[in-house]
Amino acid sequence: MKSTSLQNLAVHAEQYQKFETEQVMTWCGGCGNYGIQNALKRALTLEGLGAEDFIYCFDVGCSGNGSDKIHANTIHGLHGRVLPLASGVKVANHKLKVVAGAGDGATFSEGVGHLVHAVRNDYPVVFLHHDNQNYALTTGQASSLTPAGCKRSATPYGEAWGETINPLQMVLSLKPSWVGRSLSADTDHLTELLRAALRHEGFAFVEILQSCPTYNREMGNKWFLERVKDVSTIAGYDPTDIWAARRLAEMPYDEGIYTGVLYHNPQRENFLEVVPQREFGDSVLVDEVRHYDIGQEMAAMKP
Ligand SMILES: Cc1ncc(C[n+]2csc(CCOP(=O)(O)OP(=O)(O)O)c2C)c(N)n1
Ligand code: SF4
Ligand SMILES: [Mg+2]
Repeated sequence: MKSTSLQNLAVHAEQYQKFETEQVMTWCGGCGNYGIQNALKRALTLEGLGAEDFIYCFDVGCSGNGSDKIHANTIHGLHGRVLPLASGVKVANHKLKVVAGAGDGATFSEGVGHLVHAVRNDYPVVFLHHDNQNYALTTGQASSLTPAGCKRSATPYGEAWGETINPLQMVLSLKPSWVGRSLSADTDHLTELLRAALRHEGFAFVEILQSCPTYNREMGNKWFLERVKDVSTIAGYDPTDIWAARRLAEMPYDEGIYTGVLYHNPQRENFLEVVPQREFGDSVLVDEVRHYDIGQEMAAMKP
């Protein structure tokens, strides 16, 4: 993928600055969440999207602690439940771009059923999967994405015996409309990938290999950077060929981690196209929300 032109960002510096907040950062030093949040702000800026153009839904976890680190409309939901939340937001107001973020614990354990249905229904949501291979917020337990044998806080000898889930292979098996992969350590690459995801009209699954220097010491920035190669380096790679993407997904990390847009089905119709919404006018569901003052009723209920 082409690197982001920092010059372009400089032109839009004022727009970028609007996303900044005064909140104190609570992530550990070197945490990949900084790079992810930064890349998203850059991507939104470069795509001309301001705070009024999108809603950002957060799951619970270290990734979720980014919810007040961006000046935008954000919702911080329940653990593992961000995808139904984000899909509901999109159906209620399909004029907005909807972005959602969640960790590997939330996505492939707690909320794995929600992931399955978000992919198969192709809800138009840009989904940032913060894959740090552990339950970081709750002090680093093994997740279903922790590679076999890797040590985590509650399995200090690497004794989490269950088969490790391959996240891309699982998503690709559900016939998604768009799948990309990048890493938190390469903000320029991730920015470009997120720009492409923001332009996609269906469910965009963005696998982000996120460093967690506190609990995942085996796979840090250096480890990932030594292995990644952009998919554009494969001559003739066809991102519409799902089996080509599945072959890359199956490749062990030690043989190379291909990044970029791995799969795209331009024919796929998204949920809103298949199930037409609001055929009778230009309004969206959220336009019908009315505000009522229930002060009197509440006062009457007081003993
Ligand atoms: C329903 C529910 N189950 C469990 C928890 C406890 N909990 C909070 S964060 C977390 C782990 C988060 O791991 P992950 O989703 O990978 O995010 P990370 O912290 O790694 O970014 C757990 C188990 C919770 N808050 N709610
Ligand atoms: S525990 Fe890991 S994921 Fe959480 S803030 Fe620290 S480095 Fe980041
Ligand atoms: Mg995690």
